[in-house]
Amino acid sequence: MLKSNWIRYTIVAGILLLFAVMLMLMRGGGKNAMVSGLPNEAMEIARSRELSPDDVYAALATYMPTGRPDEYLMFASGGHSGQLLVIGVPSMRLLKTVAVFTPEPWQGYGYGVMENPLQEKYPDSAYPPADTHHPALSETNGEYDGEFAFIGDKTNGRVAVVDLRDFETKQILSNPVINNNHGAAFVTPNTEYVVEVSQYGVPLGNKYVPIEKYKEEYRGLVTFWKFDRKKGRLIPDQSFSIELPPYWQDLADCGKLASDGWVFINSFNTELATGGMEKGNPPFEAGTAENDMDYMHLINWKKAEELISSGKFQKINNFRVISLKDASESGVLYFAPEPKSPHGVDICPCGEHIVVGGKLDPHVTIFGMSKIKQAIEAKDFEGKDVYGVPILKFDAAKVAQVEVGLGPLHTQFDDQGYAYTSLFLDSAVARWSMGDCKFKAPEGDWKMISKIQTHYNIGHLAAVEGDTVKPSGKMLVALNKWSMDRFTNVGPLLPQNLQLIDINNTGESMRLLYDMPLGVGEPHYAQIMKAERLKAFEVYPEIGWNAHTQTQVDPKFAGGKGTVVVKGNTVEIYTPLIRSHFDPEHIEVKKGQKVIWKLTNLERTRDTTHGLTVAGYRIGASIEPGETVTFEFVADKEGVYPFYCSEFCSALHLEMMGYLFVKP
Ligand code: CUK
Ligand code: CUA
Repeated sequence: MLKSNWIRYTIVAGILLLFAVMLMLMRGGGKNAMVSGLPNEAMEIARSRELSPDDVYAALATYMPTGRPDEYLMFASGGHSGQLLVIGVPSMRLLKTVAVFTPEPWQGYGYGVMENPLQEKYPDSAYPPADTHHPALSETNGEYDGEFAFIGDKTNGRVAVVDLRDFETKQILSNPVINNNHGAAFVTPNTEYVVEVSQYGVPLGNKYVPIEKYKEEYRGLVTFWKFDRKKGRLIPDQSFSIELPPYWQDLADCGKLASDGWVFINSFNTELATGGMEKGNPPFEAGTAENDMDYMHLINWKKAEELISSGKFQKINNFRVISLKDASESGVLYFAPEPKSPHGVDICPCGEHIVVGGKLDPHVTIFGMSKIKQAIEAKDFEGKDVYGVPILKFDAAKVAQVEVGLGPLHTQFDDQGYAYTSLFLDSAVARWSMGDCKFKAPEGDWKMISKIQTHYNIGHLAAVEGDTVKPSGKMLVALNKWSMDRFTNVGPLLPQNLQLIDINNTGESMRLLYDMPLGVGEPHYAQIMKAERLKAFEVYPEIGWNAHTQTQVDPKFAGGKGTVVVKGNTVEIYTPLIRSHFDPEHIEVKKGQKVIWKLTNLERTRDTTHGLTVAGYRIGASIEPGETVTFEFVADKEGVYPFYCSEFCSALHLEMMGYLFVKP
């Protein structure tokens, strides 16, 4: 063992030496003492820091020299922070927290800027805590297109739209029919729809019905939010929902290629348990886990579109809903039995196979779309559930099962025909081979290949473009729930641990490369995209740009001098911003007057952001080059309030200030 370690050391040292020689050649000789001394120094560092050859490999595989951007970007949910996180891969550097459901001062999000999606919904600033679970990147032909991201808020049943031109949230919609979700958001292959699936059964339409009527009056729901790419908005009038039984719908995935037009949803609690342990009833954790089989929901959304256009829907809170009866009688909704309270459902790259993680069953079950279609065609049903939904025979839909280990949850795919499933109870990732699939592995059979340990209790995992029609392989990130002893103790609330895993060596074992502690919330799910797909603005295209509508609102804000116009009880202020002053610097209003304040950043240089904060008035903005933002507020507190630029924009940044005088 020791000997082979030293052989590997020698190989690593050899690689380093090769690097050093190449660098020297590129720089035209041995002038640079640091470079020529690299191999010995590197060896010395490795020895003194007690790094193993694997550690050195991991360091070299993840290190990004200054100025070199990452090849991939991971979009991870921020869990109960309510935000969306953007992380560079392989360096695992946090690049941005995109404010979505929670106010964020750096981005001036939720602190008084008008035309803000949070502001629209909660004008009194009473923002509820959110719980983001599943981000989805917009797709064209089943591949990420780098244009939009969507994310669901489980707590309040909301879905948000983020524009990847500026990484800002543009829209938040609350589901009008149901007040919670979990399977959100997922997109259809051309982002026709953003899919939101409820988790906990409740009476539809936000009314009260006693729990004793659970079976009769509580329901689940899947919502298809129509996405208008040009507008960059979800369009409620063109969207619809389908009523589902009050089983607890869980994760979802949209079909693609062979399964295009379908959506697949896991469920558990087909027992219809209603809890109430304090009344002597079985607690939910036991009551929902009695059945050996639950139901995967198969939803034909193209058929559902036909029902909608032929007027077969009811309206709940003015939103179109297809009834459970119509859905089960018109070929919109079928069930396939799936083992024991499953969790993840994931579609393979060619769309033919649907992989379900057993959670309480050590297998992944692989269903085949061709078999499902045949069984539906032949009406090969084992019967109907209590709500009249046709149930396919398990064997008529199932292709294979692979025993992967304890607590299988979610699955991702690479480009070599391997699938990767997270094992919550084993704290591991299982690599298994795809059998009869277009993405067949060399083994040519559905079988378990290898495992790598994670630290600890992995939930989701994300491979590079691992749920598109063209996965890239190479890297995988384990999103671990617990970090226990991995980092310096920072008190009883511990960060989550994102672990980067090298999956490049298909024959050999996978390698753990890097730990990234994330101390903001629980990032359930993430998608990893090639960074080259992005087309983000460097500065806003025109001066006077409204980032909410992504248009130049008013060319008159394209420059010029600051102005103050008093119209009755309203004071309108226009302030251009340029290093390093506000214009005007004195703003005088009378107590009780309404203030409409527009600020435009006239800068055209990258990164010359100016900020605005006003003491005492709960105002905070980030005004990026070219951007115009507007505040409206009533000057209801008399006094003298300094306002200043909150971004260090120049050597005279501290002087970039002014006074708001609120006179009695
Ligand atoms: S869930 Cu968290 S580990 Cu909300 Cu996708 Cu599976
Ligand atoms: Cu502008 Cu600091």
